[in-house]
Amino acid sequence: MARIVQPAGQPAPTNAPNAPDAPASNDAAGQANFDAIIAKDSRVEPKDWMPEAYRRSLVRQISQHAHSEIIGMQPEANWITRAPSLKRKSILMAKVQDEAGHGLYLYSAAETLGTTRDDMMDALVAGKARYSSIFNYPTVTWADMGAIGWMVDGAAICNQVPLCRASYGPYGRAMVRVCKEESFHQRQGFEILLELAHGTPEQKAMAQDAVNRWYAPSLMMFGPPDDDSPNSKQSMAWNIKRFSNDELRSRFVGMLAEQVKVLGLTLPDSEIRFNEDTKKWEYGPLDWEEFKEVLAGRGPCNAQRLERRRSAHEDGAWVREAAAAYHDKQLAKQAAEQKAAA
Ligand code: FAQ
Repeated sequence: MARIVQPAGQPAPTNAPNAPDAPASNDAAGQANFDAIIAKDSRVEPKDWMPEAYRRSLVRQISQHAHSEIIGMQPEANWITRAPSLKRKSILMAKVQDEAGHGLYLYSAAETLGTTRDDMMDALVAGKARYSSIFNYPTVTWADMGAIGWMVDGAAICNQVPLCRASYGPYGRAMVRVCKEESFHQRQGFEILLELAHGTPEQKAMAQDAVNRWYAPSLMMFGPPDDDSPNSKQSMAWNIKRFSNDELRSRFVGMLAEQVKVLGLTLPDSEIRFNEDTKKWEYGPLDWEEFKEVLAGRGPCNAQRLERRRSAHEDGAWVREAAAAYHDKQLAKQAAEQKAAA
């Protein structure tokens, strides 16, 4: 399949970290340049030298993020055929397609770091790659579409707006568009819940039940508590992450606590309060054992999500083969034209 890492016709820059012949003597100058970029809070671009650990950490985070968008299509796609009206169906289809687009921007950003999309996808279908814990929970009622939009896309926005300033240029730029689309997603989820909450008593109960079930998993999307987050410190020192997991989680709780009043619903946590001394939102304990179980592949839907992705990947093999054959044909055509012109 197409293995394009550099844009066609552009050789990999020799000082790029993925250039196989990058001379070791560049490292000292490259490191100094990299340190200066980070100190100035400027942007590292694919052509810049970067420490191997920085590159690896970005590939780790971006590939996890891309896979989340791709697997994240499944819980909502589950409701496309059952959406309650044509309008709801077309909105949901557009949203799910947006998530596919987000995955593709992110795979492209990771490719600029020298990792091919094929390699990332192979790791995902082999069950060796991470994706967000949140997508391993089932979507049992229509109200779950509202709760996902409001809470899951809401958490994604809280986490990703700061990533628009991530030090790695292609990642930060991809986040700008992703966040714009996520804002729309969040509003459509909120609007679904608002309508249900003002509907019949059964519809209101269904909305409340969905909020109850998605609340804790959406808080866990921000990652483990700060004292159990091995990557945060270095990631923040490199200006990839701007805020810690707990800091963002607390902001998110504050956002939910205000917006839930407009919905006329409640959050399933009696300990939520704004601490005037610390100026932070506090909340009750979360079940981090459940989080670990989900990350270990033992969540309610892990097996089903992975199996679905595997079969979709296999079913799509002919598309990849056709694209690769077309690509090879174009190269052969170009070569023949160049030969004829010489
Ligand atoms: N699920 O040391 P930290 C979306 C892993 S997109 C699974 O704190 P870090 C849009 C973490 O990878 C949702 N794994 O790690 C949408 C690490 O493992 P590793 C995805 C998790 O990187 C909406 C280990 O735990 N968003 O929702 C999770 O500093 C609706 C230790 O953790 C992003 O990926 C988790 N929740 O901070 C789509 C945003 N949390 O890699 C469809 C970008 C942690 O060492 C429908 N990512 N882990 O093996 C980030 O901001 C960060 O990677 C964090 C984790 C904050 C997720």
